[in-house]
Amino acid sequence: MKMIRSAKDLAINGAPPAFAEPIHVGRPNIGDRAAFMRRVEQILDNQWLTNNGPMVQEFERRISGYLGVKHCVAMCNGTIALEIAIRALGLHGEVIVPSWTFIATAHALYWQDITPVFADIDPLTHNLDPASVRRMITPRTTGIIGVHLWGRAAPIDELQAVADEHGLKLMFDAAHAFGSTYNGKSIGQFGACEVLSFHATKAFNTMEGGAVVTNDDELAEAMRLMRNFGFVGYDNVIHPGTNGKMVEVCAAMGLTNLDVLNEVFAINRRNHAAYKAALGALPGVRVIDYDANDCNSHHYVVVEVDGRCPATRDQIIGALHAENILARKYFWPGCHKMKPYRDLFPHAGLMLSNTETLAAKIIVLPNGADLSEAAIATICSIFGVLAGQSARTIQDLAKIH
Ligand code: T4K
Repeated sequence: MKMIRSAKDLAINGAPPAFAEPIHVGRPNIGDRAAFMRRVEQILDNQWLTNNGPMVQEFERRISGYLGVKHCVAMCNGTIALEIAIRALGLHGEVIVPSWTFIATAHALYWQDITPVFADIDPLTHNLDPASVRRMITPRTTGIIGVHLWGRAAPIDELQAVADEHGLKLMFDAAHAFGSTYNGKSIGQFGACEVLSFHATKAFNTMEGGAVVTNDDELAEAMRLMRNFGFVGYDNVIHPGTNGKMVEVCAAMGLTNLDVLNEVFAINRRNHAAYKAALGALPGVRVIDYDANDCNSHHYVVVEVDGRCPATRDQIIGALHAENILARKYFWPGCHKMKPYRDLFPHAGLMLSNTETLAAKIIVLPNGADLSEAAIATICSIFGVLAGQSARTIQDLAKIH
C-alpha cells in the first residue's frame, strides 16, 4: 500500500503517480464471468438476440419482483426510458426538474420540445427542494421529475403533495437508486412511474440499459408499445413509437449481476465507511452520508470541500488526477449552465443559489467492487496531505510541474 505522507510525495511535486493505471469513478461491477458466458451461449443457441427475447422477459420478472412493483419495461438505456415515460405520461409545456442532475434528465424533456424548468436543491441532501419547485410552477407546467440523487430518495411525499395540489404529474428519475428504499419501501414504487438506468457505470449494470417501473397497467402497456415502434403482432402498428428495446446480451449481463448485487452493495458500503473515517475529520471536508434506516447502494462517494479546507476543490481534483485518480465533479456546473439551457435561461442561476454553491464544492471519488481497501487508504492519504497544504503551496507546486 502506498501512503503519501508529505507534499514532496505528490505527483504534482514531481513524484511518480500513486497509481500506474487510472482509477475510475465509474468502473463497472461485473458478476460471475462464467455464468455470463453461459447465458451468452444460450442466447446464440436460441438465435434470438433482441425484440423481447426470453432473457429480457426473465430480467423484467426479476427486476419487478425485486422492487415489488407490478411492471418493469426494460429499455436500451435510461435516457430513452426517460423519454418514453415522459411521452407516455403526456407531459408537455414545462416540466420542473432539478438543475443538479445528469444532463439526461433535462435532455429527455427538451429533446421532445418540452421546457425543463430548473428548481433548486436542499443543500444537505442534494435533492429537489419542494419549496423551490412550488415557486417554479406556471400555467404551462404539466409535471415534476424528481431525481433520487446519489440513490437517496427525493422528498417523495412533499413532491407528491405539490403535484396533487396543482394537478401535475409526478415521476422520478431513479437512475442512481436501484436498491434504495424510502421509509423502508423500495424505490420504483413511487409517483406515476420511476426510471432506472443500468449503465455500465451504475452500481448495478446491464452494460447499457434502463427500465421504467410502474404499478399502472395502462401506462406500462403504452410504454411497451412505444419501445417497439407501436407494433402489435406482425405488420400492425397501433401507436407511434421508437426503438427502445433492451437486447438479450444486456439482459444476460443484468441477470448475472443481480446474483452478486448484495455482495457489491456490501463492498460499496464498506468502502464508503472507510472514506468517511479517513476524510471526515479533515478541515472543510464533508463526506455525504446515507440514512442508516434506508437502503442505498453506497455507490457514490460524494465529498464537499468548502472554504475551510486549505486547498480548493479544483486544486484537489487536479492533484488527484495527477496521481491517476480520476475523481469527478458530478454534476458541475449544473444543467442550467450547460449551453443549451444557458441559452434558454441566462438568468436561471438567480433562483438556484444552493445548486451554484454546491457545484463549486463537489468531488465524487472512485468506488466499486474492484476497489481495494489499500487503494482507498492511498487515495485518502493524498487527500489528507492536500487538505493540510495551503492553497498557495499547491498552486506553486502545480506550476512547477
Ligand atoms: N439520469 C441520471 C440522474 C443519470 O445519472 C443518468 C446517467 C441518466 C439519467 C441517463 O441514464 P443512461 O442513458 O446513461 O442509462 C456517466 C454515465 O455514462 C451515465 O450513465 C451516468 N448517468 C453518469 C452519472 O455518468 P459520463 O459522461 O461521466 O461517462 P464517462 O464516459 O465519463 O464514464 C465515467 C467513468 O467511468 C470514466 O471515468 C470511465 C469509467 N468507465 C466507463 C465505462 C462506460 C469504465 O471504467 N468502464 C466503462 O465501461 O456519464
